[in-house]
Amino acid sequence: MKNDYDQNGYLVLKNIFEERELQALRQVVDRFHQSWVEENAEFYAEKAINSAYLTAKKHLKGSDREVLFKFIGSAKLMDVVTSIMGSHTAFMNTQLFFDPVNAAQRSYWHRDPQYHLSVEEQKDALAGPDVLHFRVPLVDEPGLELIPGTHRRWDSSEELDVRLEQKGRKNHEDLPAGVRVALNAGDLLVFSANMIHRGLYGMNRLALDILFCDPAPELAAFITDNCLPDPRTLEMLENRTAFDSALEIKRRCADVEKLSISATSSLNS
Ligand SMILES: O=C(O)CCC(=O)C(=O)O
Repeated sequence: MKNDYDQNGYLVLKNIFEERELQALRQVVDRFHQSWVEENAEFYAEKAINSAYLTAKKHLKGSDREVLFKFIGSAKLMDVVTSIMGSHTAFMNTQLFFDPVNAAQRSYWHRDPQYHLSVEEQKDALAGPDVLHFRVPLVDEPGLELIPGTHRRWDSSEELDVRLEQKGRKNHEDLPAGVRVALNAGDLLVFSANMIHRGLYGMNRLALDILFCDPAPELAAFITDNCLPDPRTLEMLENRTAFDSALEIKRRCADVEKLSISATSSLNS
């Protein structure tokens, strides 16, 4: 598994989840989605293709959040996570991907960090800490189109022009190295957030993406406290290590912040 991921930046495990496991997940995700759509009706109708923070308290009650935490902290999922990313991997967050209301909306090539990093920083990020999506399609879906190897290599000039819409190119244009990966309910797609990719819309898709990251302090801002389980829930999990790592990163960052605040106030006094 790890070799496949290292080489291509993605891998697919076919049919690893049973219908029984998916059914429980689907019920909870449907409840989240309904509530999220109600609250974000305008954004949903205009252009949304995903929501996030499913494990927060905002849209789900405690027992539903527990279902999500148990799935994320299941031995089955965590065995895959640790065999690819190592045992110190941290849970980062969750996202839910669905079809745009406007069927003519085109999907777009991107690297996830391009929305908060400069082009030079995006280059550096190829050698930096990893963030991986673990996509759990809840129904069969067209899947994703990915450019193998771009989790480690920079864009060709055509890829860069298309992805960043330079020189008259558009980010929905086809790219020659794209590989389409169709997914069925029960499959697991693992891919690097850093690689060049785009979603493929259609089939009334509904996919839960669980994001895991290397335990690096610079990623702490993407881990939200209210999306983490409480101590009682942690005790129920088959494998809690990704949540423990996330809590540890947040704790370390809070300590550093406290230290710098007290250093600043003693300098000012
Ligand atoms: O499925 C999609 O629409 C896009 C997926 C994606 O870009 C992502 O998960 O970062």
